[in-house]
Amino acid sequence: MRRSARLFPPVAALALAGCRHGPQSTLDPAGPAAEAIARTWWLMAGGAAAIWLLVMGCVVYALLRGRNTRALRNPQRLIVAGGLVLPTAVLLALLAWGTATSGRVTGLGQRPDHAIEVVARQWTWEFRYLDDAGRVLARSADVLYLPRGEMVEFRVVSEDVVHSFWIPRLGGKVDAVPGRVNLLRLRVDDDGGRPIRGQCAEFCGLEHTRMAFPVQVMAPAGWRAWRDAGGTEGRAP
Ligand SMILES: [Cu+2]
Repeated sequence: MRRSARLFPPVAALALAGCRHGPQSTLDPAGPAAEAIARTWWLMAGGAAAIWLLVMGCVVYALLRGRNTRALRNPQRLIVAGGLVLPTAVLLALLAWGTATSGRVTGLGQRPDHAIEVVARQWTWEFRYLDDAGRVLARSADVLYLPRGEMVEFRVVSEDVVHSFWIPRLGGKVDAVPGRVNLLRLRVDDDGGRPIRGQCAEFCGLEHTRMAFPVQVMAPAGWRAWRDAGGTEGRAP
């Protein structure tokens, strides 16, 4: 075996391990929306690998079969099965799975326990913690405080250009578009004691890279007390 081939398995394992854990890893989900995304990712990666193996198996079979054997008796059967039936079945199954998953990813249809307004501007995030009437109880800048186990509705807006609000360990991203309020519902269930970090996922100017923020997960009672007291770090930007 060549040296590079011998090195491949440990390097691949290391690379995958790096994906698995990290403050911005979609493969280390900490809530139901991110879990649905990760499950879909693994399903698609597994499916793609299975189809690749199937095709490679056909290639190897064709090469070993050589020229001397007779041609396929019904070549159109292979084309109909492999070129029409299989892709149609796989794409229909993926469509059904994706449709069923999208409700979990956006959280729409689920009752939120709290609401946080997310204001994006070059190059900072402001989080406004609202009461049921929509009044601001607390603010934080570039740090997001979340109660564990409770569904939070994020109302995402922008004050200048298009940004994108993304916390990979909690769920999908949603754009912050000037003049619009986009909704996303996320919950932190189990962060595994590892840090969670959010990031602007839309290039929004020269200091776009600065638009990252840690997520502090708190016990619900402590979080509520913190919010109702106006937030200890509630500096307005
Ligand atoms: Cu941005």
